[in-house]
Amino acid sequence: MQLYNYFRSSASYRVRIALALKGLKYDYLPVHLAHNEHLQEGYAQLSVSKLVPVLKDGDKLLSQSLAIIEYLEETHPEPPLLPGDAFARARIRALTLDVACEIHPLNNLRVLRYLVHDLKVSEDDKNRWYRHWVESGLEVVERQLREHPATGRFCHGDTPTMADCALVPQIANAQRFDCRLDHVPTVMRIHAECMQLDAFAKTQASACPDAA
Ligand SMILES: N[C@@H](CCC(=O)N[C@@H](CS)C(=O)NCC(=O)O)C(=O)O
Repeated sequence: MQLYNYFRSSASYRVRIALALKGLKYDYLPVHLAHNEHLQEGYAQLSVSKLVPVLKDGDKLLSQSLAIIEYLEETHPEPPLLPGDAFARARIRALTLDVACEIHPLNNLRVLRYLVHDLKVSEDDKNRWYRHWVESGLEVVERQLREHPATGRFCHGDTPTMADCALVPQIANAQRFDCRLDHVPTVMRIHAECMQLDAFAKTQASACPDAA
C-alpha cells in the first residue's frame, strides 16, 4: 500500500494511526500542501478533490480518511477500530464525525486561505475563527465523553477506536494553533493515553519523513 499524505495533515494522521494500529506496512509518499503540490496536475489525477490523504492498495485508489479507515477495518479486521454492537459502533462513528465533519472542515487550509486571500480577513481574525471552531467543537466532544459509561481509557472502551484516530490529530492541530484546551479535561486525558502508544506517537507530524 502507498499513502499519499502530508505530515501536518490531520486527515492523513488519522489514517497513519489506523495503519499503525493494524500493523500494516505502507510506502509514505509526501504531498507538500504548503508548496501546493496537491493542486498540481499529477496529484489531481489521483485525487479529484485535490485533498490528502489518498491510499493506493494495488490498483485501487481510496480517498476520504474515514472511508479509508473503514476499508482497512473491513480488509484487516484485527484489531477492530469499530468494535462492539451496532449501537457501540454508532457511538464511535458519531464521536469521529463530531471531529471530522463538525470541526475539521471549517479550518481546512483552503478555507483559511479563502478567508485571508478572498475575504481579506486579518491574520488575527483568521486565528480567532480557527480557535472558535476548535474550542467549541471539542467542548461538544468533551460533553459526550465525560461521565458516559462507555468511555474508558480511550473514547470508547479500553482499546483505541476510530474515534481516537480522529480525536488525537485534532488535538495536535489545536496545540499548534494555541487553542484553549483546559475546558476539555476528558479529551486531554484520552489524548495523553493515546500518545503513550507507538501507533499514535510514531505517526505524529514531528516523526514523519517530510516533517519540516
Ligand atoms: N474529509 C477529508 C478531508 C481531507 C482534507 O481536507 N485534507 C486536507 C489536509 S488535513 C487537505 O488536503 N487540504 C488541502 C487544502 O485545503 O487545500 C478526509 O477526511 O480525508
